[in-house]
Amino acid sequence: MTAITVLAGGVGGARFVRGLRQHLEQLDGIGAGGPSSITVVANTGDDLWLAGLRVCPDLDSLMYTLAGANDEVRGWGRVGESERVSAELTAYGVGWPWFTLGDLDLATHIARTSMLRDGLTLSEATERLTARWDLGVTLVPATDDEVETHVEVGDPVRELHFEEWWVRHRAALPARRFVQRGIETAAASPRALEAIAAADVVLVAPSNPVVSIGTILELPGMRAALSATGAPVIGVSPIIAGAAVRGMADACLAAIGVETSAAAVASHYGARSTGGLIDGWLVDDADAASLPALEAAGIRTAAVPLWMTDVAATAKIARDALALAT
Ligand code: FO1
Repeated sequence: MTAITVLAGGVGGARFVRGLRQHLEQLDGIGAGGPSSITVVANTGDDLWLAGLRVCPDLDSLMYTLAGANDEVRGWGRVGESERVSAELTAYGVGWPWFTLGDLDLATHIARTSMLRDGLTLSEATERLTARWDLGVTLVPATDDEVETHVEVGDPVRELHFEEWWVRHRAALPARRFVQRGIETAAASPRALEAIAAADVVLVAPSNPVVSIGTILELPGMRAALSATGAPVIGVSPIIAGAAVRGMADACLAAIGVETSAAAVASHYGARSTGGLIDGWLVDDADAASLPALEAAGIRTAAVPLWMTDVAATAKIARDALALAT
């Protein structure tokens, strides 16, 4: 039994986990090493209250993608979606007209909000929601507390919810600082900590290193758990040849003064042997020149094709990441 725990954000993280799942299904199919389990520790920093509902974008991207119910073209939300309720909400001036809550998607938020109002934790609500689909992985929120990522922009400084910065402004407003509202009284979720402690391997998905992985790492208890686990921690670069694979990781990295490169992100995460996060780092062939310096810093590395062009290609990436763990 190989227990794999993945730290992941939304869209990029979901695609990576889908490939990992396929790789393990192929392995289990040939009986190599017996059944494996995947637990995903998902970022909850994008979460928000909207129209009275608790919306959890990264948990929902993971759930819909692993269920095969995601809109593969848009990259978020449900396939076959409609927006009748959203149009009515806009007519009433409720919610954000530029942040579309589709009819099917709204059912997720209504169900989740109902569970939370019944006293369930976000972990328990996520377990109930995902039970409807046969995901083949366990999804857990990085925290059960409300810790939302806000972005400081402009002069004089004002603060936007991450989703307003990301969706309404397309990250075009230079971010002065990212703030995790509520983190002072928050804790990593018990299930996330358990999954990290019990893991044979921890993978860091090629998600946004600042607002998806960084927001997970900052949760009280998370770094200690990642440092203490017996599992090797292997990261997959979200940057290929100096460009963000998805979204606006470069805008986020610039905000924290980190160069947009595979090596700079690895250094930012830090070698576990010197108090950082990762034991291993997988980069694209285009970034192979940076590997000797990372090896010298105590990080095991490999260069492989890293574009998640389809599930089969992503399964190979997952295989190569796991190979670094041995
Ligand atoms: N992204 C958009 O670009 N436009 C939207 O209108 C939008 C709505 C939306 C509603 C629910 C949800 O869970 C996600 C939504 N997203 C939308 C995507 C969202 O910005 C991303 O999933 C992540 O939060 C950023 O990686």
